[in-house]
Amino acid sequence: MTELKINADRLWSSLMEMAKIGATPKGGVCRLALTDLDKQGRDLFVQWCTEAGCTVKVDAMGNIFARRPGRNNNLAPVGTGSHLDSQPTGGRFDGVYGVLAGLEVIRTLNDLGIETERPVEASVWTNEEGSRFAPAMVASGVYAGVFTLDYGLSRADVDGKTMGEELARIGYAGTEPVGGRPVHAFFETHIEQGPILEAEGQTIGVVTDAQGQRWYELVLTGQESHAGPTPMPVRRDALLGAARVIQLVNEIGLAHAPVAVSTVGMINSYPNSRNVIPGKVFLTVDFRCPDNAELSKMDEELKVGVARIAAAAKLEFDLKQIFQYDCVHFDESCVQMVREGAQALGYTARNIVSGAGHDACYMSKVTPTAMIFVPCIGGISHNEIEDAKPEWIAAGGNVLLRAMLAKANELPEVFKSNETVAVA
Ligand code: HGY
Ligand code: MN
Ligand code: MN
Repeated sequence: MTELKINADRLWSSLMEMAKIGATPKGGVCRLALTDLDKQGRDLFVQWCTEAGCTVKVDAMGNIFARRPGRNNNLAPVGTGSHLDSQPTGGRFDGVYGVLAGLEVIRTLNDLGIETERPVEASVWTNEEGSRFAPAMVASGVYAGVFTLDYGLSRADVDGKTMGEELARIGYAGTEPVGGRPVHAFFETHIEQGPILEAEGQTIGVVTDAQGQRWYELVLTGQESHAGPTPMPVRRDALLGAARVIQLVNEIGLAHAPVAVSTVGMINSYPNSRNVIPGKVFLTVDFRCPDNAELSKMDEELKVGVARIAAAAKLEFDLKQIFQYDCVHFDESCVQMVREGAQALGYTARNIVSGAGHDACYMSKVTPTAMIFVPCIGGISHNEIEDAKPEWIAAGGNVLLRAMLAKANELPEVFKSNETVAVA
């Protein structure tokens, strides 16, 4: 049988082609969700899928589904995909790899003339990063029924532009319903975005779980006043309070080591003038842990700590949790397919828990789902220097091809008795 492998050069050159859209001087990309650059990336993906003979549909959250027909198109498809939106200082592989690996599977099935029982779908999920619009993975969250469509479309960026307005502006406010249709299985291929696989010399990460997350927004309010005449004891300095909260967040992460992590990623100080005592500060908190109970303890420690710090600095505070999902355990049969594919292809592999969130985390709520990780250089991601070796990129694509083919040829039990029934 012709070797069941993707065309590694074609996948790599497609990645490099897509990386030209929003390319940044340090070799990364800035393709924020629903910007004109995101549109350009989406348009290129749609063009490539159309050229590969797919029918392309877009749902009301802008999620794109490129479908390659199977022998029986009444059967639920096997899906794969990830995201094209990036961080402001993003890399060429985060998300894009999973999108284009899915396209490469379709292109390879075409090359090999393979007809699958079920349709195969390559997908793009809107605003996975949660950078321009918070929270992350909001469109796959709507698809999985975690968020309402209204909630998703009303997410606004710092300029007050909503996802609904921006989807319409770039021409990706689709007409398809978001979710609510059967999917037989879903796989997402992604770089690890951490150091483990490379450090251990492993080619494939068999992703068994993903850690849970909690995102918060905090506003500390004190009083602007003159940096000169205002005596220290009477100041209500919001940025001083923020500095102590940043220290608290770090201490909470360390206190639940080695599994937990904590980050303050965004801070805005108002009025941000060098000789005015800051009267208001906005900051974000990102907690993650592969143990739900630990995450709850971290939540409690944050609330108690912020109240203590605000009182001591004579500040008001408004602490809101804006995003939360529990640890995800991926489908064991799909995970086993990833493991067996790596084995059959002779790749080194190890089980791994995803430190990052992915659309697969939400897809796992509606269909058997698994992820395939490959290393990235130095474990660096969400950084313009993000990089990966072509052989790693190829390996993940080959494991994906096998897993998807196996799932796409799984027939419903009833079919095995040669009865033909229309199956959604
Ligand atoms: O935050 C994350 O884990 C992902 O990059 N959205
Ligand atoms: Mn990603
Ligand atoms: Mn990311």
